[in-house]
Amino acid sequence: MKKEFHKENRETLYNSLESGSIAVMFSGRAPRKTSDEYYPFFANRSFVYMTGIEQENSILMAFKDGTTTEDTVFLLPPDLLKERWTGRRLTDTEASDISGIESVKYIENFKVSLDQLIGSGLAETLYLDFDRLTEEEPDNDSYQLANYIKTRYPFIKIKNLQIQIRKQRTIKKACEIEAMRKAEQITQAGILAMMTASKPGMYEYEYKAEFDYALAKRGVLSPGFPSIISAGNNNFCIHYYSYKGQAKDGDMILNDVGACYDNIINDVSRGWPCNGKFNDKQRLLYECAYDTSNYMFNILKPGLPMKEVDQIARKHNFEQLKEIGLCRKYEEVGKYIWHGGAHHVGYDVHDRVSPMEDMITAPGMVFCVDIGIYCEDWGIGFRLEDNCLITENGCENLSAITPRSIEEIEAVMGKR
Ligand SMILES: [Mn+2]
Repeated sequence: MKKEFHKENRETLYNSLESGSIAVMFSGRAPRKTSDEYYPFFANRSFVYMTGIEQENSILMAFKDGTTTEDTVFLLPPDLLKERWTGRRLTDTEASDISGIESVKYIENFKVSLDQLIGSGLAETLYLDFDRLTEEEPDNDSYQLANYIKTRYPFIKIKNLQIQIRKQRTIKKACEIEAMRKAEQITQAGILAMMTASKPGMYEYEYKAEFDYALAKRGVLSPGFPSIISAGNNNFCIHYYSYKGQAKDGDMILNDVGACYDNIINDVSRGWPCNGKFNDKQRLLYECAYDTSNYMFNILKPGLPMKEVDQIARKHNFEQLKEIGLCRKYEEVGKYIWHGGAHHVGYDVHDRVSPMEDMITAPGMVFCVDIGIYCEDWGIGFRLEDNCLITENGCENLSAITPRSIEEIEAVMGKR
């Protein structure tokens, strides 16, 4: 993304703050894995959304006085010895070029700058990005700073930036949608590689290797999230990460994968028979999911309550399953439909967006339409998951470039 994107994101954020507010966001730190080994660093997504900076231990601090806001980014200082081991650190100029933030300081000055700002008497509120998922999670930098402020400056009000950040991330800008389209092309290449390599006897890890190789050849060294790739009965584990199973003749392959391009992630699922030809029962079930998915892409448009989207899909899918004689009553549908799937995608695969309860679909939203059918009695489970962009008048299926229909899948696999 260009620095203008991040600048615009920050301006919107600062506009939401009242005068006398300080906002602080952190890129985070890599957790330790074992011994002296750390997990690869992965910068906080909202921090990247606001700054474009993906370096460990970076801090954004903004202070709003009246209608003007001044911001500074704090970075790790140059350290030739450490950089020899772990790579070059960003220079001031590089950080400014990426983020559009002119004021760059070193991390050791952060607390001093914050103390000075509060000492000036102009600051009343500190905004932090509190995004803890569970109570058990240890305090990250935001919670630690909140504790420091509460002890040292009890008169400073502490507020949460989450709601505003989520609101902003809900609506994608043109450059995000462009990046999403690129990610879709790379994902398509990965899925096509798996489809064309597919044959009975192939191991799940071989499918995964095909996918990873196709992505790596296109500069995507790790997917947007851990790939789900399974065969046969392993398809009945929704989040399956073992990759050790083997496809038997007549098995369906399930994938739930997504590339990441310029920090934008997509999320696409396809199911296909490993031997390239749908049998009668696979065809019957696949047509139900395919029809439901197409129905959703026909009706999705701005102005719909988001909480109803999953329900509409579930009901339509039920009607299909009823038609083929699998279900009689709607109450029975849970036997075959195990999940909804209208989650938003973007900087995260389960994107941090406004609460679904009161969300109304609007242009610029991108969310998954995920139709899964799991029939254990027949040994067939798969999902058809696409990425829906809400447009001014309707919607667009961004992942339609990856074969979806039985005809398209069989045609691709017929060329093996
Ligand atoms: Mn998915």
